[in-house]
Amino acid sequence: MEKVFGIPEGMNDKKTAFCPGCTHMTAYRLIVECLNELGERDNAILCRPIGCSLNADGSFDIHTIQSMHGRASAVATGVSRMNPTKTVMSYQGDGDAISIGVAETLYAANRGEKMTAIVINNQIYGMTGGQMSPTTLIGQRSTTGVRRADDTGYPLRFAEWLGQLEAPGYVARAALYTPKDIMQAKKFLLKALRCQKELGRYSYIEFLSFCPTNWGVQPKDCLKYCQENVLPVFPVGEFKSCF
Ligand SMILES: Cc1ncc(C[n+]2csc(CCOP(=O)(O)OP(=O)(O)O)c2C)c(N)n1
Ligand code: SF4
Ligand SMILES: [Mg+2]
Repeated sequence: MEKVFGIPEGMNDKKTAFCPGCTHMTAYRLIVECLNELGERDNAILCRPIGCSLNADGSFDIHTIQSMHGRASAVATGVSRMNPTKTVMSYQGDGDAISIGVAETLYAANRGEKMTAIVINNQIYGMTGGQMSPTTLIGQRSTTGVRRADDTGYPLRFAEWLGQLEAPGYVARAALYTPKDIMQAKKFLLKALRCQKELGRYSYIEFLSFCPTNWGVQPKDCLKYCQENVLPVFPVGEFKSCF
């Protein structure tokens, strides 16, 4: 019998520490699949800070380097400059990339570092228990309060912002929601990685992700919740493309 679906080369079925319904692992799978297709998995380095991304440890086979919270784009800058032939990625949460590390993420983009920033936007500080992040929605509950525009401002549309800069070659947002969304996310990620590798440019890709645990939404209800609340604020699409 022909096998049509399975665990991609470079991943295993080891149990991870992710909560049920979390979509971080979907992002990892897409990264592994894209690197496999590009023949770059052995030549890739993934820079990760602190966040729920670490729950995938041991389940994928890519070289990684650990940074402090917020500093993954800065570490990726150094790794990329010292290893210009490598495929260098950062894998950051929204809190990491757009709050504590916003300067590092923004200036790596503005300098046009040869790297791909992959940002998991789940609208919350997941790992530390659901504090408000820069992408928390208006009216959304967090453990540090309910988001109100006149108090904590509006959710930051960082992809749209980076899309205005001169240096980046590719900027996009995709959703890790339905199979159709995930296929689009993979298409965008392939372009982001090719833009970096083939043209030596900076790429930024944001993945809209579920955090049922901290949203207080059952995994089975997350899709409807996101279609009604997240996608109107964070539209998917390409904001800049060198292809
Ligand atoms: C310098 C520093 N500040 C704060 C923390 C605590 N901290 C660890 S993970 C985290 C939040 C991560 O949220 P996000 O980046 O959105 O990733 P997620 O867990 O949601 O995927 C925080 C505040 C830390 N470890 N180091
Ligand atoms: S806290 Fe949220 S982001 Fe972290 S593993 Fe659980 S569902 Fe995923
Ligand atoms: Mg987050």
